[in-house]
Amino acid sequence: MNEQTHLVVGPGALGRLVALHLAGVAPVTVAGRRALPATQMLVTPEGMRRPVPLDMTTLAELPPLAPAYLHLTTKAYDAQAAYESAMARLTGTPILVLWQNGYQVQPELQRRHPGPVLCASTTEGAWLTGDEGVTHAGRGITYLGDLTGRHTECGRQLAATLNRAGLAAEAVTDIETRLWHKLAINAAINPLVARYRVRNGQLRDRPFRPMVERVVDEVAAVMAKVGASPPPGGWHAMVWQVIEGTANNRASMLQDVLAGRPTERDAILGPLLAAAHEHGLDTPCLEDLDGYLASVSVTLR
Ligand code: KPL
Repeated sequence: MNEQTHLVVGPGALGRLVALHLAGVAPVTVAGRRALPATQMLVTPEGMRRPVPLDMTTLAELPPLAPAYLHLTTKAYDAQAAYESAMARLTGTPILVLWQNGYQVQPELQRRHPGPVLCASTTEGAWLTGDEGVTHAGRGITYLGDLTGRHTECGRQLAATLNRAGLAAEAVTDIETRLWHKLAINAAINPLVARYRVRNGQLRDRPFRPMVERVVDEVAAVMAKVGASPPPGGWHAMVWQVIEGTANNRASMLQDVLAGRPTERDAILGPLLAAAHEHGLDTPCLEDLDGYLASVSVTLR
């Protein structure tokens, strides 16, 4: 196994952002469902355009590689299938890195993968400029950690590599809490903006503001039951801070609904509703939003 090689499966905005940065410091192969141009344009947050050659392939044509890292950067609903396709072709057992939103894929693949599993929670902002490249819209930070607490060194090494590659990263020992925090943010913002087709910042106004407050109350009650410790300023403050900071964004779930793509409903609302049922909690707003997303969900490929 080459200690330095990375296979990135899922060349969406985040996958390409990660791959184009890693390519500056290590050999990288990118695999997706369909072939993409071998030179990708990275537009930096400062507006610089940087063409980067990448080893682009498809999952069907993936050669028998033995990468040190397998980064799964697909949407949550595609992660299991992408994992199976990639692992069927690899010859070794890589360190699996899960970049998905929510908290559904992570525990499942943690149980399944025979090697170390790292979870990544990122605030990097990126969007695709078509098949040819990606725009790095805003710099963020990526937290890396493993759910078992056994692979802290793997997290530290990958964080060091990402920092060298130009993406700020930090190895942490509380990744589960951080994944729950991100899930709380996504649960409070994404279904509402998708349903009412508004930008994140519009949630500050009537009639949406009280809706956000009620959703966060329900999310906070579930979080207390699953033992996820609240962020320093509390759940409400954390959500309003992200709404403020991303006011102009069209959230990913709104983009998915507008494009007729599947949403991350199962990964984001699924774990909350499952925990609410398990603990006998009443969560009418979350149920209602889940019902809406079920009604617009399209059949998975
Ligand atoms: O993560 C996001 C998303 O769009 O999925 C937020 C934080 C809501 C920013 O838009």
